Amino acid sequence: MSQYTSAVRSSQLDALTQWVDSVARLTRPDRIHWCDGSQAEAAALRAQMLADGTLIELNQATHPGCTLHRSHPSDVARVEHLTLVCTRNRDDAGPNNHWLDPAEAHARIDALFDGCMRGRTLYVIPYCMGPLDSPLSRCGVEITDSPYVVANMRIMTRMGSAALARIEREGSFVKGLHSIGELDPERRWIMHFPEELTIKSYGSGYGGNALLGKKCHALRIASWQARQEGWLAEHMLIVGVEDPRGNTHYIAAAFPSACGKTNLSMLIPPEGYRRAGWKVWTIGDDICWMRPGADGRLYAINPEAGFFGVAPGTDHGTNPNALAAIGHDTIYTNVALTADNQPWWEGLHEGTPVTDWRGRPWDPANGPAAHPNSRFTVAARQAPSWSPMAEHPQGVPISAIVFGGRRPSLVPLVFQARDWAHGVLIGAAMGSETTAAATGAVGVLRRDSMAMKPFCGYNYGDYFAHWLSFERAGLQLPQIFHVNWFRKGGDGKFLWPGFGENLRVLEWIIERCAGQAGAQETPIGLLPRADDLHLQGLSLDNAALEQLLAVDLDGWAREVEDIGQYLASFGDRTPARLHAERERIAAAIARARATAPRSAVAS
Ligand code: GTP
Ligand code: SPV
Ligand code: MN
Repeated sequence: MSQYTSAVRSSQLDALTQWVDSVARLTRPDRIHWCDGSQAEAAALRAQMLADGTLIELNQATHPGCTLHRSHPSDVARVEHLTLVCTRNRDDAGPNNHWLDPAEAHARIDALFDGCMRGRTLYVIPYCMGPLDSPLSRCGVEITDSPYVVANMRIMTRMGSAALARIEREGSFVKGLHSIGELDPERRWIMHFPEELTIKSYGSGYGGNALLGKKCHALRIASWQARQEGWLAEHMLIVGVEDPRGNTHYIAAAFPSACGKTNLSMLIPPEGYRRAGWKVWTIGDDICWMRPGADGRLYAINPEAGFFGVAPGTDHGTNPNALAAIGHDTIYTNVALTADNQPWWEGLHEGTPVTDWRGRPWDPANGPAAHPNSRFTVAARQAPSWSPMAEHPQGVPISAIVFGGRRPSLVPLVFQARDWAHGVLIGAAMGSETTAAATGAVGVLRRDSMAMKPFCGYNYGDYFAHWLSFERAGLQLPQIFHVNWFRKGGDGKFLWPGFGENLRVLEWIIERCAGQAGAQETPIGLLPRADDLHLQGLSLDNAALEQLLAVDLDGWAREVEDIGQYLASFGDRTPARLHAERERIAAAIARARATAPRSAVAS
């Protein structure tokens, strides 16, 4: 090794050591532990957490290596109102983010960090987001006083000595400082300083608030870096669909929190498809980093190494791959327990809960037995569908980008954008009902552009412009689609069976990318007619299918009006191109309404 390299190395480690020292001076821990990511370290932490009650051992005969953690009851989801993006210029954070001036923000949160680790251990977690040898990966270091966070980060990221070695080599890393504080919602902030590549999180031990590699780094900070460097950091699953000829097509899909990413990323093909030879490979279930490759296609990696998945609704019928993965060596958070200490949640069609997520005797009067946002943390490689390509340093080429949300009415099962700019409008205009993944009301329809409303680290207007900037010579961009698995009928039930049957829609998408399947032009985009989809073996009545594939022009006229107001809310940061695209759709709808015999284009 040359002297120059070793000088760089030690100065880089100096920067890290100095930061750790300065944090220790502020937070006053009793001990400092540098995590190496080893088995022995994990075992020791686990023993310590079992002893102090942070973790509860589950039935080791049925669930070897599995434990349960119960959060503080006021700390069970992301807190969007306490999540800030602190840029020098307020407009750079945009109206899509809560904002504070960086100096003021540091002062407020440092006052909370002052002395907060007395009596505790400060853990230093070097981690790598993405395969250790991938040029698309990025590193960070999280400092935390929560051993539960260490255990989760060990599953969710490549954590320990190998990551530290990459940090030494590379120079830069994202700094994340976390303390559970007093777990007091009145003393809780999740702050981002993208200009300083810094995160400070205080007062929560839960998921995206505390595992700083995930939403804080891999989306809010990374989206900021991606814009500067010409790539995309997105709230998307990545799935490989292998057709009977053995060709695998990679699809990236952005659905808001608790809207079906994990499920789609590991779906099991319907019986007929399985027999014909279709296979589904999981690359990622939550986050996707994409950049143009030498051939002009977009290549994607999953920066994570595990799944932090929603438990309720996970079952043999809906997601057998997830259920197989979480049978061993899994940390469960806020699920219920059966009499013999097996994990239980609503939608798991076996066992009976006796203890609820708070540890109380199960009483239906107290609401669901498992918290609606209860989760499992599991290594991705434990999923039977885990793709060997997930470790590939160059990533996988993306054929299609899919947007989707929970839309009980109006939005059809699937439609395709005419071109990239139209696709960007479709993504920007996305709406979805809120879910239990964040605190606040559930089931409220809101705009959630590209499923990034809680995660875009800068002004949405600039973000839309960044997306549009990919439309340029030399790039072979994916086709863009929109799906809606959550359309409801008059009886309030879902019209589409969803889950494994979603492969029928993915098949149409793949065929469209190859220029094969048919479609009809409508003012909102290209829709399949009923016979463009393969529906053999599916019991779906014609009336439901007709609703799923219809375009309600009156409803869309109102929707497009509302989208116009939404785009205008980002002021002059919204690209003119996006307004023009919306006006084109509005005009097409108006023309169709003027000529249509009824106000609907049915299939
Ligand atoms: P985050 O981890 O919060 O980002 O969520 P996610 O997008 O990965 O959602 P996930 O796949 O965990 O699904 C959330 C909930 O939606 C679960 O209760 C699923 O059972 C349910 N769900 C997923 N896919 C479908 C579907 O195709 N149809 C219906 N009706 N429900 C679905
Ligand atoms: C989400 O809310 O989108 C999640 C869970 O994936 S969390 O890690 O809490 O963000
Ligand atoms: Mn998510």
